[in-house]
Amino acid sequence: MTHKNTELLDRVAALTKQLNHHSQQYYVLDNPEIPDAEYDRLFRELQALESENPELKKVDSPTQRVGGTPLDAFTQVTHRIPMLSLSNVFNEKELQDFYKRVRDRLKTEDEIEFTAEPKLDGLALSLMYEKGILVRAATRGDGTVGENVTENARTIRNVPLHLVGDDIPDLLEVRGEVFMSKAVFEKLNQKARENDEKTFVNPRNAAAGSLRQLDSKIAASRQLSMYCYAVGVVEGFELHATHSEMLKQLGQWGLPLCPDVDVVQSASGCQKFYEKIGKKRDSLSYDIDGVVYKVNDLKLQQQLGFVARSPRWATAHKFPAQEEMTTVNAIEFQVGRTGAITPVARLEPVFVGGVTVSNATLHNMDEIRRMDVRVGDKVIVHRAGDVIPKVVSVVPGTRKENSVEVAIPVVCPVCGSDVVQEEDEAVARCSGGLYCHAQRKEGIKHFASRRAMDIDGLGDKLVEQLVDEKLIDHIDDLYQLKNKIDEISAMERMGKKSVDNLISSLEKSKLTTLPRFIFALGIREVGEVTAASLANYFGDIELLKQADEEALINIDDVGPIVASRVVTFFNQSHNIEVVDKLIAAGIHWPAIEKKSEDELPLVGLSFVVTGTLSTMGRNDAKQLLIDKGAKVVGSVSKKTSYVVVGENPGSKATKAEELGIEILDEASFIEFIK
Ligand code: 9MJ
Repeated sequence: MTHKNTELLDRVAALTKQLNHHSQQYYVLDNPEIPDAEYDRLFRELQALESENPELKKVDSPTQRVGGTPLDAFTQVTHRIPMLSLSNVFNEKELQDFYKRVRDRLKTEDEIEFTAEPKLDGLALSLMYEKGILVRAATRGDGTVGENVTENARTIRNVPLHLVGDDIPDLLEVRGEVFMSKAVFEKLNQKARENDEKTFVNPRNAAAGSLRQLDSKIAASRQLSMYCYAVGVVEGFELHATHSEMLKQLGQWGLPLCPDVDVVQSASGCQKFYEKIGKKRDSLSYDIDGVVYKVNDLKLQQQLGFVARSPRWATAHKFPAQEEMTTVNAIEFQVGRTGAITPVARLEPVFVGGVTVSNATLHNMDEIRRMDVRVGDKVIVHRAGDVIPKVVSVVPGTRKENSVEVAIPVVCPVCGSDVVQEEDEAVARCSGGLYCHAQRKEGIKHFASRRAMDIDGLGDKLVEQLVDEKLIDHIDDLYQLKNKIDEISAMERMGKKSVDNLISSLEKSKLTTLPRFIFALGIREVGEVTAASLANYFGDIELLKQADEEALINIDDVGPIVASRVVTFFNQSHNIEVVDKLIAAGIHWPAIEKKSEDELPLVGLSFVVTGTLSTMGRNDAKQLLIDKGAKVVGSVSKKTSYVVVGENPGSKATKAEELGIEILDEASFIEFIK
C-alpha cells in the first residue's frame, strides 16, 4: 500500500470514529461536546473523501445518515418472530383484571414485577444487527410481513449504524418505536405553513409518512427518533433474566432507550406509574398515548405465552384519546382583547382529551384557507392537557355538496368597526380599538397605567370590576365615575377612602402631556417613543387626527406600518368620538413648544438604557434623552450611539461591548445630560 493510501485510510477511520462519537453524544446522550459547525466540517470532509474514493465507503459510515438514491418501491421482509400487538386496558378495574389473569395463569399469590414504559405514539420498527452492524430495518407491517426501510432507518440519528461495547451478539434484532419529537413536529409544521405547504396532522402521522418515504433524503430531513423497547431474534448471546436488564444491555450497546421507563410492583405500582406519566404527559418531549406494562421476568413471560397476536405478559394502559372526529355545525368569529379576530368552529359535541368539546379554535383565516374547512365538514379535533381544543384537519371526502368557502367578516362582529388584515400578519383585527367592547378592558388598563395616564389606584383588578359592574364601557367613562360614587362604593373592597382616592387620581390625571396621552390611546405599534415623536412633530392632537400616511412617514422613527396603524385608528369615527370626549372631559396638557435646534442637542443620536439606575428610574432617564431630541430604542445594534448602563445590566451591556459602542455609567450619563 502506498504512503498516500495509508494516510487516506487513517484519515477516513479517524473521521468515522470522531463523527460516531459526537453523534452518540448529541443524539443518544443529549450531551454535545463540539459545536454543530465543527461536526458539519468533519462530516463534509468524510463525505468528500468517500466520494473521491467510493471503495472506502462502508455501510455503517456516518455519511449514510443523509439518505441516498430514491427507491421505486420497498421490498418485503418476513419477520422471523412476528411483531406483536398489545392488548389494552382503559381503566383501573381493567388493569386489576389483567393483573389477576396474570397471577391466575401463573398460579401464584406472589406480587408480580413489571417494567412500566411510556407508550410512544409512533410506528414500530425492527432493526437487525449482524455482528453489530445494522444490516436491515423493517416496519411492522401486518406483524408477519413488513417493508424494508433500511435506507430510511439509517437516517434516524439516534439509531446506531453499528453497536458498541462488549458481548455483541452474532445476530440481534431490536424493536422499538420511531417517532417525531413534538419540537421537530412544530418546527416542520411552522416551516410548512410559511411555505404554504401541507402540514402534518400529528407527530404520529408525520413519523409514519417519513419512515415510509421512498426518497431517503426526504426521510433524513424529517429528523425522526427511535426508542427501543424489545428484543426479537438473538443469536450468540445469552439473554439476561429480566426485561429491564435486557433494556439496560441494549443501552450499553448504544441503542437509544426511553428515559422514562421504570420497574414497578403489582397492579397498584402500575396504576401509580400511569398517573405519574399522565401528569407529565404534556411536558414530555414526545407524544404518548398510554403506558405499557410488561412482566419483568423473562421466564414468567415464557410461561404466560400468547393469545391470538398479543402477549399475555403485557398490556397497554391507554390515556383518553386526544383526537376525535366530529362535525362542524357553524364557524363564528370572536374578538380577542387585542382586537384579533379568531375564527371558532362550533362542533357537534365530542368527548376528547377527557372532556366534552363543542368549540374549537381555527386560529386565523390563513389556517381556514389552508385546511379549507367549511360548515358541515367532518374534522379531527385535538385537545391535549389544558390546551384549548383545535381543529387540526378536515377528513377527506366528507364535504357536503352545497358547502361554501368561509369568508372573513368585513366588520367586527362585536362593534361593527372595519376589520383589517395587514399584509405581514396572519391575524385579522377589529380596528375599533377604544370603542370595541371586546377590547375595552385591556384598553382601559393600558390607559390607566403608570407610563400612560398614570391613574393611581386604578389597577387591573379594579378595571375588570368596573367593566363587569357596567360602570364603565369606554375610557372616556372613567371621567364620569365621579357621578357614580354610590355605585362604586357598593362594590366589593371599595371603602370610602379608596373611592375618594380613585376620584381624586382621575381628576389629577387630567393634566398630562401630549406624548402620554397619545401613548395612552393604545394605538397598535405606537409605544412611548413613537408617541413622543408624534407629539413633537404635530404638537397638537387635531393635526395628528388628520394626518395621512405620507405626512406620518416623514417623521423620524415612523415607518409605513406605524403610519398605517395611526391612520387606521383615526379613520374610525368611534375612536375619534372617544378622543373628543376625553378632551371634553378636561384632559389637557402644556402646549408643546417646538424646540429650537440648540435645545435638541441629541437629535440624530440613538440610546439604549439598561440596568438599574440609583438616582432615577430608567423611564426618567429615557425621558431626559427624548426631551433633548435623542431616540431611545430597546435593543443594541451597530446603529446605537450610546448605551447607558446601570447596576446589573445583563446582555445589552455585553452586546454593546462586543460592538464597541460607547458605554455611559450613571455618573457619566448625568454629566453628559448636563
Ligand atoms: C411503545 N409503543 O412505546 C411496546 N411500546 O412491546 C412499548 N410498544 C411493545 N413497548 C411489545 N414501550 C410489543 C409492543
